[in-house]
Amino acid sequence: MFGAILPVLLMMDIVSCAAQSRPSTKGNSTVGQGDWIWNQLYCWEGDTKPKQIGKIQSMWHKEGQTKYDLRGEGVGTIFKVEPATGNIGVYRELDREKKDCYHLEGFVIDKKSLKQLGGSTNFSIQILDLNDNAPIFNQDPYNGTVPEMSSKGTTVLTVRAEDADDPTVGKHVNVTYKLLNNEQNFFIEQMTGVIRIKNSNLDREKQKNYQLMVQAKDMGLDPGGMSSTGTVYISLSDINDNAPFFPHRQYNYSASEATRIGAVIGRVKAEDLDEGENAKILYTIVSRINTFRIKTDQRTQQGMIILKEPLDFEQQPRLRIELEAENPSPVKGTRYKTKTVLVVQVLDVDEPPVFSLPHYTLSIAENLPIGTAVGKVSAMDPDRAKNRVGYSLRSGMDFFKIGTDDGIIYTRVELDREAIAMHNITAIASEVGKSNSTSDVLVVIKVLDKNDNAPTLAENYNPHVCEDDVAGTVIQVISAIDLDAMTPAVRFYFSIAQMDSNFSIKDNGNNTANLTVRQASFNQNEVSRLWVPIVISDNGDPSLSSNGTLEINVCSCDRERNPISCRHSAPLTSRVTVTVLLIIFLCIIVAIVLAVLIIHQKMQKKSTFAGLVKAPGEIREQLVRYDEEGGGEMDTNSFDITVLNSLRGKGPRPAKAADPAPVYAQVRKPNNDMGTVVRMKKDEADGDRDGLPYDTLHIYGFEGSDSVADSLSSLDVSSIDSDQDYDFLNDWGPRFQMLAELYGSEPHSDSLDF
Ligand SMILES: *[C@@H]1O[C@H](CO)[C@@H](O)[C@H](O)[C@H]1NC(C)=O
Ligand SMILES: *[C@@H]1O[C@H](CO)[C@@H](O)[C@H](O)[C@H]1NC(C)=O
Ligand SMILES: *[C@@H]1O[C@H](CO)[C@@H](O)[C@H](O)[C@H]1NC(C)=O
Ligand SMILES: *[C@@H]1O[C@H](CO)[C@@H](O)[C@H](O)[C@H]1NC(C)=O
Ligand SMILES: [Ca+2]
Ligand SMILES: [Ca+2]
Repeated sequence: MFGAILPVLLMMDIVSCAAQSRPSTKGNSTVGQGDWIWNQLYCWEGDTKPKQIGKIQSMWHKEGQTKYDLRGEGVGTIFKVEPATGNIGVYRELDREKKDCYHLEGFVIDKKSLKQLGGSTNFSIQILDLNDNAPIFNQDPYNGTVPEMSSKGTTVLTVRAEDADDPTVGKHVNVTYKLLNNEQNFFIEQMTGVIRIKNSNLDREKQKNYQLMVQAKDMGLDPGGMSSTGTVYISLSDINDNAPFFPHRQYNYSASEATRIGAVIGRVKAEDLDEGENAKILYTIVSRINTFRIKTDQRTQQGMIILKEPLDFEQQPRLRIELEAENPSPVKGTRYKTKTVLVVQVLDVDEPPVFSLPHYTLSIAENLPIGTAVGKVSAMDPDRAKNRVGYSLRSGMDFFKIGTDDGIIYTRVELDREAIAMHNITAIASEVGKSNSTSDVLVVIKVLDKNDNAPTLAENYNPHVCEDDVAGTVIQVISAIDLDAMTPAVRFYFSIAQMDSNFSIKDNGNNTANLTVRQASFNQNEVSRLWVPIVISDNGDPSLSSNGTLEINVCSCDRERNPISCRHSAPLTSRVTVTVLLIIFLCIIVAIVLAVLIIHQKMQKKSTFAGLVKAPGEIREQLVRYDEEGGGEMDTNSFDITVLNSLRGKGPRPAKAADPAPVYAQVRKPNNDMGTVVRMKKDEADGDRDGLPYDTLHIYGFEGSDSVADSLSSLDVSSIDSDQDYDFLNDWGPRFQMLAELYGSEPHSDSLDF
């Protein structure tokens, strides 16, 4: 019974699972463990039918009284034992790739007591491999890249498939590879899975991507076995194997001559079948024309033709340029350049006239007669039409005019260098009949100097001579100025225009001169001041000269020649002061005379109130002198109303207490109604029969300027009773009503009775 199985066991060499079990079982197909005997147990995977695989036997087994039983993995489902015989059967399909070894325990049970008899035994069941797994690719799909034009045999990539079967059994995992397509360009090494190039002329520009089907099969080179397939994508990478080329022999562009420098007038594109870096293009202008430059647009690889110098239709209406394109990284080591031609048609635009110079500098001497030609500007129409050009001025028209046709600039006034030495004017040239086609130019006109100014003393010298100055003493260094251009060549000469002067003049040679004492011994009590006439002349052509006078005070001096006393040391500084003093003096005299006159009048009037006449000593006067009158009618502050009161003695005088008190009239400042105040004061004065008339005399040196009326000053009037006619005051309106009443010859004019 055992013998039939043994050879199979040995042949199959099933030790792996057994090796993992007890060492005592090693190397023996039929093993015993104490009182047990069993042979190596194995079973094939993938068996679907129940099958007896072996038997266990124990010394403790007694026919009919005991039974075998199992414990362990899969007992009862996969593995079962016949209780009477110890035969072990497999009842389920097994998969070695899931579990290749089962460990079980067998024992014997007494049927009656159901107790285990003796020891148990451990044994294992080995699952034997069937080639039931195909090799599986590690990756699917595979992606590979290889440069185009690679040589035959170049490795693209390696594929690899794994087989799950038992590598120790037969060729279950011996994988071989092959390409399934009828592939012309690639091949695969069947044992290693390395994919290599078969066709060395692979061109990316023709076909870039390839797809291969690859098969992996086990059982080595034997026929049969299990297989699977995978996909391999291969793409070719670019090498620079194509030179750029221009699709056209000639490119035509047009550009206006007004095109700005730096503007792109067109684009040109050389094609390159390569891609990326290998398709980059460098453009060069071959022609020796400097009008354009070309630059590669890095995004599109187009050549941008950029204007470098202004276009001129009149000079060059058509430009022909040869252009080259190349790859900056050369093709297979040799530079390959391709050429094309650009033709640029320049379009005419109507340009304004162009002056012959960017600006003009002209010069003309001063003092020349009106209408002298200064110079000429000229401009031309640059267009083919060559329109006539007319000239005009935009600035400087006060001084110059320009010939409309010839551009000659003439003076309009006699120029004075000392007033304006340089005129910057703008001349305009315009095409006749076209107001919008103009251009302008700066014309600088320098006015050249003529000697038309005589030198004068540089300052108002105030020299003095000392009484004890000896002959030769320098009393003043004088210099001169001249409004004409002061060039280094200008010289001034000084001389004294008097034959027997007490002084002499010495030229210092640097446009200054020393005034020195020639004849000493001065005495300020005899002569307190001396005048020295000086003549100053320049070296112009013709020479001009002027006369000046130096006023020299005679002084007594200290040792350093500082004046101690001079008779004329404090001269009146201005004539105005003298005049003012004179006026004031006159005014005072007039005032006194007037005062005397008024007092006289009053005394005459008082004589009618004989008993009331007071001693002349009681008549007090207020004499107020003003250098300046107030603001005329505008100014009520300085206006003493009592003067008016004294002039208006009309109406009944109400009796008043015998108190002659207020010696001085009160000066009230009327705040609102002048008439009211005047009337009040009048009544007050009228009522005071005891009171003496008190006068205030105002003397005005200067009358206010606000009045439109002539002077109302009483100073101009010799007497209050003057028969002068003041009726015109009535015509001046209500503001002057009061004055009109006071002075006019109206019905009230009889009020002027004293
Ligand atoms: C391989 O290439 C295919 C298509 O070309 C792509 O879909 C896939 O993602 C790539 N796989 C890898 C690993 O690059
Ligand atoms: C006139 O123009 C000249 C040259 O451009 C310049 O130097 C000068 O300052 C200008 N004078 C005036 C007054 O604008
Ligand atoms: C003029 O006077 C100065 C001093 O005031 C003196 O230095 C100079 O030598 C004098 N020049 C002549 C020519 O005498
Ligand atoms: C010169 O000075 C004297 C006094 O010293 C004087 O009398 C005389 O008039 C002066 N001469 C002149 C020309 O001023
Ligand atoms: Ca290429
Ligand atoms: Ca290329």
